[in-house]
Amino acid sequence: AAPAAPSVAWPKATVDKPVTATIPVSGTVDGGNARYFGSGALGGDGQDEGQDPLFKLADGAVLKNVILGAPAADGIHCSGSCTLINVWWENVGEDAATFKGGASATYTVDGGGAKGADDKVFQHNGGGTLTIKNFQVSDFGKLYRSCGNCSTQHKRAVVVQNVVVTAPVGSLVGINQNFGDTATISKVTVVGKKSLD
Ligand code: ADA
Ligand code: CA
Ligand code: CA
Ligand code: CA
Repeated sequence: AAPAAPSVAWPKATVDKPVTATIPVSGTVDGGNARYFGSGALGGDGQDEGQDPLFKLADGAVLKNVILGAPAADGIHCSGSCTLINVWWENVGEDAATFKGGASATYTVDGGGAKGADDKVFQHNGGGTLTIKNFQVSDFGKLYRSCGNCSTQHKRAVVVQNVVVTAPVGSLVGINQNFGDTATISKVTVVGKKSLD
């Protein structure tokens, strides 16, 4: 038999918290595995563009131990560099997180997981480098997309490292080679399917 995939159990939510207005995050915030879900103006769970996020991280912010339940609207936005540690999306909204910093921004997604993304999980609209590591994803269209039509275009980089992808699966990354994007991929385990699209 194939060795078990190195995935971590999803956390059990400690408390449910409706979010009716985007929560600003700066510095380091530990959510203690609370489950946040959109309500009121943030109650969208469809693919409408232009929805607001549940969390908006300032440059340098760190958000950890958070569960995003449904509906999740536009997930998390990072205005600059940011770190997401053990963040879990139970049912991705329009997308899970959007990275909007400048050319030298660095963003890290370390641990956590995502399920139920109609299309994209991580959306890279600004510049810089996104590292996605020690992550698990299932039932999704694309783990990462470098924006193809943003009003300001950038050369972007993505690093995917130690990720477990479980069927039903879509594709791993979409980049714009015409803008000089790069993708560096290592240690991807695919469960329940012979290959990725
Ligand atoms: C789509 C859309 C982009 C951008 C992106 C997002 O890919 O074409 O312009 O809006 O979604 O940030 O969700
Ligand atoms: Ca979108
Ligand atoms: Ca989407
Ligand atoms: Ca979006």
